[in-house]
Amino acid sequence: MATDPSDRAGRSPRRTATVFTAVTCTALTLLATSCARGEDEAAGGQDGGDAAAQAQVLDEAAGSDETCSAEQAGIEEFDLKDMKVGFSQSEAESNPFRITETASIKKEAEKRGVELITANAQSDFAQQISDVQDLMSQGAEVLIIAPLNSDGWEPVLAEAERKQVPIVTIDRQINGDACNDYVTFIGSDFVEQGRRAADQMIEALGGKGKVAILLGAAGNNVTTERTKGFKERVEEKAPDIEIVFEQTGEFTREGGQSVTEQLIQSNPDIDGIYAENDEMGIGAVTALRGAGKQPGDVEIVTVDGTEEAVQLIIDGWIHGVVESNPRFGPLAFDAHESFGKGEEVPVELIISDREYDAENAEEELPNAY
Ligand code: GYE
Repeated sequence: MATDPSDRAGRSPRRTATVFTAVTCTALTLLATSCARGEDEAAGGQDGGDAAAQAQVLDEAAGSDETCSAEQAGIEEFDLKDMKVGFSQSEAESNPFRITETASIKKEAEKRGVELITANAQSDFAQQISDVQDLMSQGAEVLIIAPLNSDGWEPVLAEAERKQVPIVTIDRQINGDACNDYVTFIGSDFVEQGRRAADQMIEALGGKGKVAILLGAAGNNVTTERTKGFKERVEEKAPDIEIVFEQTGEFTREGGQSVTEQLIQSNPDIDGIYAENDEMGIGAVTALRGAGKQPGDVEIVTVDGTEEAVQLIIDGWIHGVVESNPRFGPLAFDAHESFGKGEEVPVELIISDREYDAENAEEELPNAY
């Protein structure tokens, strides 16, 4: 249906977006059985994890109406199978989010028989810029980028434009001109994640108390948006919750631990901690344990959905986790494939995320990563 040329003429952007979703879901359904075991292993999932259940699902109500085609972008159509794909990872693979994301990209390339070259910038932005330039000089004709920062991509964008290399960004945004600078962004609705985390915190505290925020790293849209959604929801729904402390833990476990150690000194009466990712939340638990606190003394809410964090819900240390699904392989390759065929791809593809709490943590643990 999607490849029927008669279907293409004059269709509205919204219909195009729906068609892309349908193609993706069909592809995922077809692949579900064959990829179940491999994906679990590659992604470090638990036994009993179900690849089809874990797969990213597009939120059809979200995303952009605006689309991008090869023609619009001024890039010649291509067959993805014949292309060398470059993948640039932003952060060190100590965070399960990053491990699972890279594994998902590699798995998908392998499944499709596409040549893939990769680089990891270890949280160094200058390194990531040179990584992507290196990928292009090693012959990458198509790029998937997990950007560390949202700004500062001009040198890469200019080179990619000159070499006609299409870019799909995953999990964080690049600030640029959609379709001219990149084909599409695939990721979560981070403002909504912040709101959902706030709902969990409000529930945990019965709408009243002092809360600290362990902010993610600066310079990217994820931190800004997770903070915005959380604060707005608290302000709107729980005027008796006061945000008394905010500091970055750089999205790392060590960062979360050391910031929480300072927090306990400066605010010994803290009631809740919103950690903008699981790694920082796990670091916070270590700090609280070190200070002699018991599970539930301080209510913790986090974002990601790693196995360790979901286990900490079962253990009573974490109240709830909003998922941020890092299994980008299928959607990222689908986006490049459709774009290469000359189809219109929405410039923003938003996925839906699950949520973990004491009610479902045990049952859902196999879907954590
Ligand atoms: O939540 C976190 C990582 O950009 C969505 O970055 C990603 C976030 C993820 O450090 O664990």
